[in-house]
Amino acid sequence: MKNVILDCDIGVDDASALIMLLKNQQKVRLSLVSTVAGNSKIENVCNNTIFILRNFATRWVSVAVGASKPLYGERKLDASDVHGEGGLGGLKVEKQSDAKFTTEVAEEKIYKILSSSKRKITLVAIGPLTNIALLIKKHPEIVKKIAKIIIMGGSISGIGNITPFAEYNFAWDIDAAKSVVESGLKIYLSPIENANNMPVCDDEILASLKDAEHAEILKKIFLNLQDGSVPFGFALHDSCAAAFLLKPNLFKTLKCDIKINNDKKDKRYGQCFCEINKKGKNLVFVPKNYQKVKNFILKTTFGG
Ligand SMILES: [Ca+2]
Repeated sequence: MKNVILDCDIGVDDASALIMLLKNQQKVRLSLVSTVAGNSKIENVCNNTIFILRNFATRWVSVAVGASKPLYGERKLDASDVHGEGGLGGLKVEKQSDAKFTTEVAEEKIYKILSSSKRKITLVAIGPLTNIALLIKKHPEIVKKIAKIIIMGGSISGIGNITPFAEYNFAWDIDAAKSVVESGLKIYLSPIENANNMPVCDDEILASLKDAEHAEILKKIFLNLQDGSVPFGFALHDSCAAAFLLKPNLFKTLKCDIKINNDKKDKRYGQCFCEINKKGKNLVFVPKNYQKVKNFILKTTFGG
């Protein structure tokens, strides 16, 4: 049983990742879902998280409210053109008025869980890294209780989806990304290329939905999406991080050094890329076979 904390900014592909973990609660002990603004504002992210848990969790998971803006400055980036006004595609999620959250802010709740756990815990971070950066800044000694951190962000080649160079999650809070990458944590990176190379289209989702208990909800979230960074279909970036957690054998891992450009004057500001290097301190993972990973994501997210 893997002990896991999921940090997310739900978000369509975050919803897929969370559903994938919730459908594997016999394999993954999800201790907490912490929220961070990113794909949508923090109020929507929290609302969406509670909604997904209410519909898909067989065992309740605590939810902590995290950062509403980057470490420095205000929230500038918004992804409602890709993820919909509320963050879950075409689904209008009613306000979860009786939603319960933990009393601590995300980084303190994560700290509490890590420090009281006898076993090391894996973090899966699929939004901007603001909460994780705050955790490390306030409690640097806690790094030793983290088995590894699986991150969706950056790229192998230096391409972006919010600028030609910058990937959305890292660009949203580049200072947080830099501090996490340089923290000494064991990082497993899922780069933008993973999902870009296997976009899912509506026909594939519909074919996978046949027996799904929550087909109507899933159709509203996942159909008719277009993110502009792939020629057709939709890139489920965060689902790749969940797939790696659940089935690491589907991927190969390469040692690398992660390079981050936080020079505001540079046109490549926000760029994060992997320098593949046998002596590299971090790891980037890519599918051994893209179709197999895509099939696993489709089956786990949409299958009955
Ligand atoms: Ca996300």
